[in-house]
Amino acid sequence: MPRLFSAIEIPAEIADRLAGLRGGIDGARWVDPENYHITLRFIGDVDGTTAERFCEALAKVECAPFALNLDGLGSFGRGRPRAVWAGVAPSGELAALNRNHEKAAVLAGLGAETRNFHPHVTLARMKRVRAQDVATYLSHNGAFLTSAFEVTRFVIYSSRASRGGGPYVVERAYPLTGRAI
Ligand code: 3AM
Repeated sequence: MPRLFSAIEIPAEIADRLAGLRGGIDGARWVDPENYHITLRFIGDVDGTTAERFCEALAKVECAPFALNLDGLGSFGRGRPRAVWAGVAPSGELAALNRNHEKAAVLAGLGAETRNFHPHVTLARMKRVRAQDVATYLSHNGAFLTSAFEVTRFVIYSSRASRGGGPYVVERAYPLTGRAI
């Protein structure tokens, strides 16, 4: 079974702006713009029954379209940076959607996520880069802000287990047609 996660896609015009942030950290692997996304719930390598249960539970999630915008850049892994990302401006709808995906994952039989939800678009992954290079990059580019974009669906992506960072394939798409959450 492929590695699965649920996510929100990034519209092309926003991806173009993010692509302008590529480069500038020695040794970083920059995510291809067509693979930008906001992860809602990481599922991992699961069996077919679990995957199907997750899909069925997601089909019951009710949510109306809502607006998001990206605001600021940051990194994960303080002394040893492992990712640079664009942050998502706080959104009650996004937080509620994440909670619903979490419920769907637990209904499907997966263990509860213990980490806080920190919505982001990963721009680059890295293993052995200098923390100072990342700090310099963030100080030059950190004031990043996009206009709002409409979220009209969420998807389940599959990825090759090997490296992370794509390519990702949309396995299922769920248009947002329900009531506001
Ligand atoms: O691209 P982002 O940062 O949104 O970091 C992985 C990536 O997130 C994350 O799932 C997304 C698709 O690969 N991921 C990978 N392994 C994970 C794990 N064990 C994980 N998230 C939580 N737990």
